[in-house]
Amino acid sequence: MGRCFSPRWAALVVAIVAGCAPAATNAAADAGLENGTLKVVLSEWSLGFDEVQTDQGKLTVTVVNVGRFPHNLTVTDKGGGKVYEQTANLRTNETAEFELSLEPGEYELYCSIPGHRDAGMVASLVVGAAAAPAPSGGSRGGYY
Ligand SMILES: [Cu+2]
Repeated sequence: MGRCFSPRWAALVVAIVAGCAPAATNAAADAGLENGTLKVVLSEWSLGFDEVQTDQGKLTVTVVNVGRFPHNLTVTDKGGGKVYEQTANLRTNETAEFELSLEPGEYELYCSIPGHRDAGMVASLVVGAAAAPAPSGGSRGGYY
C-alpha cells in the first residue's frame, strides 16, 4: 500500500484504454492554439502539446480531461512565482474554460497535482516574439 502509480505503468493503461476510445485520441490531436483559442487536452501524462507561441496574449483557454485520473491546468509565469489561473481538478471528460490576458513573456502550463508535472504534464507558452535567448547564452541545450 501507499505506492504511487508509476507513470510508465499508467501510460501503458492509457494506451490500452485509448485503443478502445478513439474520441480521446482525436481530442488530443486537436490540442494547441488556433484562432486565439488554446485547447489543452489533459491526459496521462501530457497537455497535448509541449510548447505554443502566440503573438497576442488574449487567449481563450479550453481544457478537457481525457485521462483516467483527475487533472487540472495551472498557468504561471516562468518560474512559477505568479499564478494566473488554475482550474479545479477535472475528472474524466470534465471541461473548463477561462480567459487569459498576458503580457509578452514566457509562461508555464502544468497540472499541479503532485507528481503529474514531473511525469510530463507541462508545457510552455510564449507570448510575443519568439523567446529571447537566455542571457547567459546558449549551451544549456534546453530546459533544465
Ligand atoms: Cu494531472
